[in-house]
Amino acid sequence: MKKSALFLPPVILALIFTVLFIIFNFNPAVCAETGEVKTVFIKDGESFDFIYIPAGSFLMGSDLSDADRDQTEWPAHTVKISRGFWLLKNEVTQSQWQSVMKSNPSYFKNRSDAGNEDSPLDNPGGDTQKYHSGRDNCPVEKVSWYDCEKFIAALNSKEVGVFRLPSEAEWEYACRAETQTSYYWGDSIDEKYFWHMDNAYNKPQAVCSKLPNKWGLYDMSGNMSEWCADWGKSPHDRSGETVCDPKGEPVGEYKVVRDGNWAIRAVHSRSARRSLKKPDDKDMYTGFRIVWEPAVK
Ligand SMILES: [Ca+2]
Repeated sequence: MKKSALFLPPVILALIFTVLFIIFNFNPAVCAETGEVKTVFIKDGESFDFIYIPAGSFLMGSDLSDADRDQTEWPAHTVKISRGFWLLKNEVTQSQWQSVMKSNPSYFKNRSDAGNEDSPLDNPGGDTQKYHSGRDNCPVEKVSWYDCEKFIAALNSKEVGVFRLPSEAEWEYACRAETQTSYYWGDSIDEKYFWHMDNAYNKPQAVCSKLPNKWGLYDMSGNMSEWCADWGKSPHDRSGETVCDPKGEPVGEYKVVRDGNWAIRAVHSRSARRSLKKPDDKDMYTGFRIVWEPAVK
């Protein structure tokens, strides 16, 4: 065989790439396995572990079979997530925030009773050892939606890819991880998976100290409620139609916040649970996590 025959002409390569892109949304920057972890290092700062979430479809919201459903969660409807994405494994920690913003707005900082040093370990092992070691690994709080955008802008200036908040649909899709139960572990409360009012010692707890979901994400239920990118409207902003990559309302007064937190009842940490807050609100109950879009090389 001639050496030249081993190489495909550029036009054929371009055709193959185009077909892959159309059929599989193939993107060399995000070609990864479900649940794969990549660590992003920030110069002179903390590292961030991101989990690969695959493209797919799911039933968003709760249906009439869920006795604890809220009217803002239904009708349940099919949502397609057309592209895989990388989602931060944990709620952004005080340490991660401090390393980027050179400040720490959290109420629960430098407090001898902050963190879960006195709390039982449900996840002894690697991640717990990494995140359980100090109170800086409690999630950052008292950050408004606008504060989160400033943090993201600062990260984006580091030239290690593009960061953003997840859409609400991306958040619930990643939270459920192919489950349709009330929680990502089943339909009943299981203390091994989440921090809520009755087990959190009246304070936020160090991230990753409970068990993760199927895709390796921690605290998608409980600990801190989490800001999403979307504008929402109260009390009801959903149709039952199938949608692709929904982004919420074009404008609004409120931003969507997902999952429960350390200060409210466990039932508020169901996978379908949603609420709204004004984007300049900041409190001890709401944090966030981020999406990373690797630079295309
Ligand atoms: Ca959470």
